[in-house]
Amino acid sequence: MEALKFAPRITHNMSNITFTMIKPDAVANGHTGKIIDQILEAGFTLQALKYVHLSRETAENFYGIHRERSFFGELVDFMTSGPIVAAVLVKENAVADFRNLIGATDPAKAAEGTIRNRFAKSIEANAIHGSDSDENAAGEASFFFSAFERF
Ligand code: FUP
Repeated sequence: MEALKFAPRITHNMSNITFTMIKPDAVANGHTGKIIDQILEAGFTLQALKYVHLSRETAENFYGIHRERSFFGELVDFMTSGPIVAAVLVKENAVADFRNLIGATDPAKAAEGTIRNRFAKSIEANAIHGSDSDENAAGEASFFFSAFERF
Protein backbone atom coordinates (compact mmCIF):
# COMPACT_ATOMS: atom_id res chain seq x y z
CA MET A 1 0.00 0.00 0.00
CA GLU A 2 1.24 3.44 -0.84
CA ALA A 3 2.48 5.38 2.17
CA LEU A 4 0.25 8.19 3.36
CA LYS A 5 1.73 11.57 2.54
CA PHE A 6 1.14 13.76 5.59
CA ALA A 7 4.01 16.18 5.13
CA PRO A 8 2.82 19.55 3.80
CA ARG A 9 4.85 20.70 0.83
CA ILE A 10 5.67 24.33 1.50
CA THR A 11 8.15 25.24 -1.16
CA HIS A 12 7.96 29.01 -0.99
CA ASN A 13 10.43 31.15 0.89
CA MET A 14 9.33 33.94 3.20
CA SER A 15 9.86 36.89 0.85
CA ASN A 16 7.54 35.28 -1.72
CA ILE A 17 4.37 35.27 0.38
CA THR A 18 1.90 37.79 1.69
CA PHE A 19 -1.28 37.48 3.72
CA THR A 20 -4.60 39.09 2.80
CA MET A 21 -8.15 39.38 4.07
CA ILE A 22 -11.08 40.51 1.97
CA LYS A 23 -12.86 42.52 4.65
CA PRO A 24 -16.56 42.34 5.71
CA ASP A 25 -17.61 45.36 3.60
CA ALA A 26 -16.26 43.90 0.35
CA VAL A 27 -17.63 40.43 1.10
CA ALA A 28 -21.09 41.82 2.01
CA ASN A 29 -21.15 43.97 -1.13
CA GLY A 30 -20.51 40.93 -3.34
CA HIS A 31 -16.99 41.88 -4.46
CA THR A 32 -15.19 38.67 -3.38
CA GLY A 33 -15.02 37.11 -6.85
CA LYS A 34 -13.88 40.28 -8.60
CA ILE A 35 -11.19 40.91 -5.98
CA ILE A 36 -9.82 37.35 -6.15
CA ASP A 37 -9.83 37.62 -9.94
CA GLN A 38 -7.85 40.88 -9.85
CA ILE A 39 -5.33 39.28 -7.46
CA LEU A 40 -4.83 36.23 -9.72
CA GLU A 41 -4.70 38.40 -12.86
CA ALA A 42 -1.86 40.36 -11.19
CA GLY A 43 0.22 37.16 -11.05
CA PHE A 44 -0.35 35.96 -7.47
CA THR A 45 -1.19 32.32 -6.80
CA LEU A 46 -3.10 30.93 -3.82
CA GLN A 47 -1.21 29.00 -1.16
CA ALA A 48 -4.19 28.95 1.25
CA LEU A 49 -7.79 30.25 1.26
CA LYS A 50 -10.71 30.27 3.72
CA TYR A 51 -14.04 31.95 4.47
CA VAL A 52 -14.43 32.73 8.19
CA HIS A 53 -16.29 34.98 10.64
CA LEU A 54 -13.74 36.34 13.13
CA SER A 55 -14.48 36.21 16.84
CA ARG A 56 -13.78 39.39 18.86
CA GLU A 57 -10.84 37.69 20.50
CA THR A 58 -9.32 36.68 17.17
CA ALA A 59 -9.75 40.16 15.68
CA GLU A 60 -8.27 41.79 18.81
CA ASN A 61 -5.27 39.49 18.64
CA PHE A 62 -4.76 40.02 14.92
CA TYR A 63 -4.85 43.82 15.31
CA GLY A 64 -3.05 43.79 18.68
CA ILE A 65 -0.43 46.22 17.35
CA HIS A 66 -3.23 48.87 17.11
CA ARG A 67 -4.63 48.22 20.63
CA GLU A 68 -3.75 51.71 21.90
CA ARG A 69 -5.06 53.53 18.82
CA SER A 70 -8.31 55.54 19.04
CA PHE A 71 -9.92 53.49 16.28
CA PHE A 72 -9.16 50.06 17.79
CA GLY A 73 -12.68 49.35 19.16
CA GLU A 74 -14.37 50.38 15.93
CA LEU A 75 -11.87 48.39 13.89
CA VAL A 76 -12.66 45.24 15.90
CA ASP A 77 -16.43 45.94 15.63
CA PHE A 78 -16.07 46.28 11.88
CA MET A 79 -13.85 43.25 11.37
CA THR A 80 -16.29 41.05 13.33
CA SER A 81 -19.41 42.46 11.59
CA GLY A 82 -19.51 39.71 8.97
CA PRO A 83 -17.43 37.00 7.33
CA ILE A 84 -14.07 37.64 5.71
CA VAL A 85 -12.00 35.74 3.15
CA ALA A 86 -8.43 35.06 4.31
CA ALA A 87 -5.67 33.95 1.97
CA VAL A 88 -1.94 33.41 1.65
CA LEU A 89 -0.62 34.57 -1.71
CA VAL A 90 2.59 33.67 -3.53
CA LYS A 91 4.60 35.83 -5.94
CA GLU A 92 8.12 37.21 -6.24
CA ASN A 93 8.26 40.37 -4.10
CA ALA A 94 4.78 39.51 -2.79
CA VAL A 95 4.49 42.04 0.06
CA ALA A 96 5.44 45.15 -1.93
CA ASP A 97 3.66 44.09 -5.11
CA PHE A 98 0.46 43.36 -3.18
CA ARG A 99 0.58 46.72 -1.34
CA ASN A 100 0.78 48.36 -4.77
CA LEU A 101 -2.15 46.29 -6.02
CA ILE A 102 -4.42 47.22 -3.08
CA GLY A 103 -3.49 50.93 -2.88
CA ALA A 104 -3.33 53.36 0.04
CA THR A 105 -5.09 52.63 3.36
CA ASP A 106 -7.43 55.59 2.73
CA PRO A 107 -9.33 54.76 -0.49
CA ALA A 108 -9.60 58.47 -1.29
CA LYS A 109 -5.80 58.36 -1.73
CA ALA A 110 -5.61 54.96 -3.44
CA ALA A 111 -4.34 55.03 -7.03
CA GLU A 112 -6.76 54.51 -9.91
CA GLY A 113 -7.50 50.84 -10.58
CA THR A 114 -6.19 49.57 -7.22
CA ILE A 115 -8.46 47.25 -5.23
CA ARG A 116 -9.20 49.89 -2.59
CA ASN A 117 -9.84 52.51 -5.28
CA ARG A 118 -12.35 50.18 -6.94
CA PHE A 119 -14.07 48.61 -3.94
CA ALA A 120 -13.42 50.51 -0.65
CA LYS A 121 -15.72 53.10 0.87
CA SER A 122 -13.71 54.53 3.80
CA ILE A 123 -10.41 54.25 5.69
CA GLU A 124 -12.03 51.70 8.01
CA ALA A 125 -14.20 49.82 5.52
CA ASN A 126 -11.29 49.62 3.12
CA ALA A 127 -12.12 46.31 1.43
CA ILE A 128 -8.87 44.45 1.91
CA HIS A 129 -5.83 43.86 4.10
CA GLY A 130 -2.26 43.27 2.93
CA SER A 131 0.75 42.47 5.11
CA ASP A 132 3.25 45.32 5.48
CA SER A 133 6.46 43.26 5.83
CA ASP A 134 7.81 39.76 5.15
CA GLU A 135 7.95 39.13 8.89
CA ASN A 136 4.31 40.14 9.40
CA ALA A 137 3.25 38.15 6.33
CA ALA A 138 4.77 35.00 7.84
CA GLY A 139 3.19 35.69 11.25
CA GLU A 140 -0.24 36.54 9.87
CA ALA A 141 -0.26 33.52 7.54
CA SER A 142 0.51 31.12 10.39
CA PHE A 143 -1.99 32.92 12.69
CA PHE A 144 -4.78 31.95 10.25
CA PHE A 145 -3.60 28.72 8.63
CA SER A 146 -2.02 25.50 9.86
CA ALA A 147 0.67 23.82 7.78
CA PHE A 148 -1.98 21.33 6.59
CA GLU A 149 -4.00 24.14 5.00
CA ARG A 150 -1.12 25.56 2.93
CA PHE A 151 -0.18 24.07 -0.43
P1 FUP B 1 -2.91 49.04 6.18
O1 FUP B 1 -1.56 48.46 6.46
O2 FUP B 1 -2.99 49.77 4.87
O3 FUP B 1 -4.03 48.05 6.34
O4 FUP B 1 -3.15 50.18 7.28
P2 FUP B 1 -2.84 50.22 8.85
O5 FUP B 1 -2.03 49.04 9.29
O6 FUP B 1 -2.32 51.60 9.13
O7 FUP B 1 -4.29 50.12 9.48
C1 FUP B 1 -4.89 48.86 9.70
C2 FUP B 1 -6.37 49.04 9.64
O8 FUP B 1 -6.80 49.94 10.66
C3 FUP B 1 -6.86 49.66 8.35
F1 FUP B 1 -7.00 48.79 7.37
C4 FUP B 1 -8.16 50.29 8.77
C5 FUP B 1 -7.93 50.67 10.21
N1 FUP B 1 -7.68 52.12 10.36
C6 FUP B 1 -8.74 52.90 10.76
O9 FUP B 1 -9.85 52.39 10.94
N2 FUP B 1 -8.51 54.23 10.93
C7 FUP B 1 -7.29 54.81 10.72
O10 FUP B 1 -7.15 56.01 10.90
C8 FUP B 1 -6.22 53.98 10.30
C9 FUP B 1 -6.45 52.65 10.13
